[in-house]
Amino acid sequence: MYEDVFERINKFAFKDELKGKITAENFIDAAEKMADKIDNIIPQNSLNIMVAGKTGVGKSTLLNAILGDAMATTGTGKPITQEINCYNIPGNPIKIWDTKGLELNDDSQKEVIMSIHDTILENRAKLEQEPENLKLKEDLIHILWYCINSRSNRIEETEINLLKSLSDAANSVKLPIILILTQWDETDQNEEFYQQIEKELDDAGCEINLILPVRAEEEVNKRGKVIAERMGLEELVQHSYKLLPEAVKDIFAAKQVINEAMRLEAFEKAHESANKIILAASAAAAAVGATPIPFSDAFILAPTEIAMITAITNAYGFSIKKGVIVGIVEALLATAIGAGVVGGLLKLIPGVGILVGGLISGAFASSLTLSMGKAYQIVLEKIYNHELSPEILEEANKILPYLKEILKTKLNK
Ligand SMILES: Nc1nc2c(ncn2[C@@H]2O[C@H](COP(=O)(O)OP(=O)(O)O)[C@@H](O)[C@H]2O)c(=O)[nH]1
Ligand SMILES: [Mg+2]
Repeated sequence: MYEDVFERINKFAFKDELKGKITAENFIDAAEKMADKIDNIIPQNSLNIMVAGKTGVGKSTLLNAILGDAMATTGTGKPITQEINCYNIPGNPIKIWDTKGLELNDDSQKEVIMSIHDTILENRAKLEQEPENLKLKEDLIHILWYCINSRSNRIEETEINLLKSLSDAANSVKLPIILILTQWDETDQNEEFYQQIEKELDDAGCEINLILPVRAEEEVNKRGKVIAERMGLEELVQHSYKLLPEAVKDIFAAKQVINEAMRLEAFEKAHESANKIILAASAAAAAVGATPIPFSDAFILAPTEIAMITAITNAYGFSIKKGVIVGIVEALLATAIGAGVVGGLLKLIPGVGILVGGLISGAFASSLTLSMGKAYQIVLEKIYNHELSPEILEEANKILPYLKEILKTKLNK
């Protein structure tokens, strides 16, 4: 599968067109254009979770509990409409769509509902007409968590109506919807509450995938003693994982902080995929260099490198801006072309092609790509396992020192 991808990239980047035309000077421009095309071949996936419910029910607390503290507290918000805020943190492909104002009077509530409907339905409708439009895909809601505070102890008719209209919309596009009863206590009163909701939703013909009691924060008594542990989070993670579309399941598995086994399984899969990507890229690079290319033209390896970096990033469930990828590739190729690494690489890797009259061989192109891919993979795995901060994915200058360090040790081995 990755072989196809790189073959396509090799085709569009076609050597003869690029040879002699990409230089260090016009590299950024050319590479941005390539990256655009690569985006169409290797789209960056994002996972969109919509969280709805009245203010104070515990939405932020729940998000923190499931996705780690950074998610709800440091996420930067961008108002989509007056009623919906979308936020994410750099390097994290999960976007949270937070609705507000559900507690307001009837009129404002209608606005919120309209907004949610538009967000859920409009993008999908548009996407059906333009299936290739990646921007639309990026904003496709994948799951809806609707939160009701179980301590409110009664559900108003307006909220049932609201849920009915939401679930109708969700069902029409097969969007999974989980009703979460937050701040749950094991009391008879809550049991009754649960049953009341179940019955009323049923009476209203409201189809919800699941109703789940959750306590996202442990219960502490006045003396600071824990009297009830957190609960329901594991179930929420398991069910959400099951209900999410295949393409974004692994992002969720990688980013949730509740089920470590699930996270590690996602890691293993990502590692395997990255290995395959690196091998395919390296083979593609060998093909690029099959006819030895002049040294100064090493930049024609850029499409392959950009695609490789993009694909590896996706595999681990991170997101990275195009500009950062271009910056990384530019710097690494420039370093490689600069005497140091190239000379070193050729000397140090036995059997790797000979540099005749400043030409780069396929073997060199391939081994350079392999080293770059491996170095990037190592850095990403450190981020994945919390040894490095995901912040270094925000700027090429932040990640480059790590990459260069690893490349140096790899090449000096
Ligand atoms: N005891 C308890 N308090 C909770 C729980 N979840 C949230 N809270 C509290 O409820 C308040 C509102 O929570 P928040 O997450 O900000 O609600 P949001 O407005 O829906 O985002 C905060 O003071 C939380 O500490 C829970 O499971 N148990
Ligand atoms: Mg909140």
